[in-house]
Amino acid sequence: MVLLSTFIGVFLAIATASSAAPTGACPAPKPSPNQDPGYGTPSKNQTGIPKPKDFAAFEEKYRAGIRASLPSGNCTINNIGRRRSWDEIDIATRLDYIRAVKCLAAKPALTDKSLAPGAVNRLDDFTYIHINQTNIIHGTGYLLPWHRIFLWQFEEAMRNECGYKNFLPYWDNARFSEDPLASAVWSGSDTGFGANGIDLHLEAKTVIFPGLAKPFSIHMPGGTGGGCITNGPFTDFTISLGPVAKTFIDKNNTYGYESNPRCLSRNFDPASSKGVLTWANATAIVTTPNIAALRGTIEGLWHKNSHTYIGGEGADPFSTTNDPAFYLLHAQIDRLWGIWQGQNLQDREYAIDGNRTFLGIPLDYAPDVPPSLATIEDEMDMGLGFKPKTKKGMPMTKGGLCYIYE
Ligand SMILES: [Cu+2]
Repeated sequence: MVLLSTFIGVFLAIATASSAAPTGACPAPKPSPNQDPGYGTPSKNQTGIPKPKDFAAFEEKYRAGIRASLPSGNCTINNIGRRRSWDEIDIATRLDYIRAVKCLAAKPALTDKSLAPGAVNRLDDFTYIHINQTNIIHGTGYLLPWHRIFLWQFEEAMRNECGYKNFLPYWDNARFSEDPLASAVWSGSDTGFGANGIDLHLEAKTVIFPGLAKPFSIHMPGGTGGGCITNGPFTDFTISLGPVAKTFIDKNNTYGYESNPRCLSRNFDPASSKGVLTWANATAIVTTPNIAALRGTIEGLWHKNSHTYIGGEGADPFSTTNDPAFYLLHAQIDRLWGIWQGQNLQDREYAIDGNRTFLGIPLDYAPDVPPSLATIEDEMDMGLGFKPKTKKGMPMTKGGLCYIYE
């Protein structure tokens, strides 16, 4: 059995902080916040550890590249989606976001019942395909583009099906690495996602990934919670699919597709954040020299620890999407990837590295999926019949995608 105490990242995490006055933009005229048409203007609501100047410069270079790419198809400077930090968006936007998440939770699932009898609502459609694809979209070349399209689909569902007027926010965890609870994301008020679960005094454990030809396990810390969350707007939330990664392979419900109604649990693990999800490491990510090395910094380090910090439902690599905070966590990953791409768009926009299956281990349920190297021409399965090529999920302003991180 392969036991890795460090989980090779499972999700995308773009970690960037809010925008500070950008300097050092690459080509183009020197941008000042006042001349900038709205991108990167400093928010009045900045809290936490200030963004270092070097990170701000990398971020501005990324933004300059996005601006230079416009107009692109239907994506223009006027309609581009502006994704901002949860800690900086206003209260009305936070409330509207939470309302729209609950709206998706109240709409019936579209996933075929024969595939996932336990899928109840539209959020479960996202969780179903995330579970179904976990061994293909983590520890592979598809991690970043798959989750980029996934987040975009979620954002579109929030806007088109539930009337959310804004764009996907991100969890700017570098600002709060030493004191994550200072972030408004974890506020127990009506305008956050709730805080920790009840402390069950859990022991650390090892959980198993089903579906791989070679057994694979990851370490889960004991954490400081583990039970149901007790405050915030999701205390009454009922989730149904999962869990999947357990201490044993559950033969009766291996992938958690059956109905399993329960509360939303969290298990904060401060050691996964303090000294780890720092500005220094965020800067190391955006300055990683190549895509092969980026897999280690963005997935192995940032992504893995962001999930492990949240713990509970959010730390199950398969059904992690059950925690509504998942989407903010992954927007941060997506943001860090975007800033990395933006340092050398020509070479990095379509850069890919990795196998087609988790760490190149064959899948026991789909032996026809080759573990060989992924390419940008490969199809990805986004659920509900949508199977775009990988390259569709690589630029932010082409092929239907149209957004920028502010
Ligand atoms: Cu994922």
